[in-house]
Amino acid sequence: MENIIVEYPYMDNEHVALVRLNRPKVLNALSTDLIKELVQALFELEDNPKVRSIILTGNDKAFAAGADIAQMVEASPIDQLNNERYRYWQQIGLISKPIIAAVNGYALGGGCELAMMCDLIVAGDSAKFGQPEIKIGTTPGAGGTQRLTRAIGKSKAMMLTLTGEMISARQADEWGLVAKVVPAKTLLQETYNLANTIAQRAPVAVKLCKQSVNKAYEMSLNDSIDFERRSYYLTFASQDQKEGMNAFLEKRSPEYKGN
Ligand code: DAK
Repeated sequence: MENIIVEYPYMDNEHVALVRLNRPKVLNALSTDLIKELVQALFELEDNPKVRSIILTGNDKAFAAGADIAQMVEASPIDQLNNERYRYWQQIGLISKPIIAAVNGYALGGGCELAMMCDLIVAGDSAKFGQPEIKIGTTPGAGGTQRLTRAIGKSKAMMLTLTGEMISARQADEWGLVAKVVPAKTLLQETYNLANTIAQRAPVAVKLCKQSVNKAYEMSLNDSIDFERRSYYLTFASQDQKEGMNAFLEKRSPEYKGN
């Protein structure tokens, strides 16, 4: 792949994979090819039974500065409608394993939207988030107005999307957009620690838990609580639930197999 690097940097731990966006010359602008490769990489990790959690990152300067403006500038609405990039984009939401965005530098426009499509965001203290589309005459188109509003509330989402201005990692933390802020230099290590903790939990329960939290944004409270309860019942069909509870009673560490 040209625009994506898939790594297993934690040699002793194949449960955690790292996907790196790799178009540094253009601040990881999300070209059609990059999105296509990203989706392909994510589905390979989804199908790899060893992998239990995924880190998505960029480089020190940028997570991603948005969709590739050079590819969009002359597009017609029908070009946009037919653009395969958007079909691929949607598929990121089908990944059942947890994806953690590790963000240093810019996460703007589609870059911010991509980070928000991940299950949680860990920000280096150099990170900057924003939806600057308004400054180039358009609006967010991949969930920015919706996910941002759910994450930080209407007034703050309005301020960011209507001004196009960026916020710092600290601000994003205070507003609830990110799970935590860490020193930029230790971003990958800290994110790995988190990804590894999740990878040690029972994989079936992790998938069901991810689905349940996401339902909070998609269903009425009654329906999502019903969904949660059914997910909880379903964990009792797994060997890992028996293992987890027996390990607790026997005062030992559980060994989860993902079944
Ligand atoms: N696209 C293409 N090239 C970009 C880019 C981008 N988004 N961002 C930066 N670059 C390129 C610059 O053109 C420059 O290239 P050269 O001139 O060196 O050839 C290089 O990266 C370095 O950038 P700068 O020279 O500008 O670096 P600075 O440090 O001065 O500024 C910056 C950094 C991040 C503030 C600035 O580059 C900037 O404002 N970038 C644009 C940010 C932006 O407007 N992003 C929103 C794009 S619109 C959808 C899915 C996704 C989307 C929509 C729909 N569907 C699923 C329907 C997403 C839309 C967008 O993201």
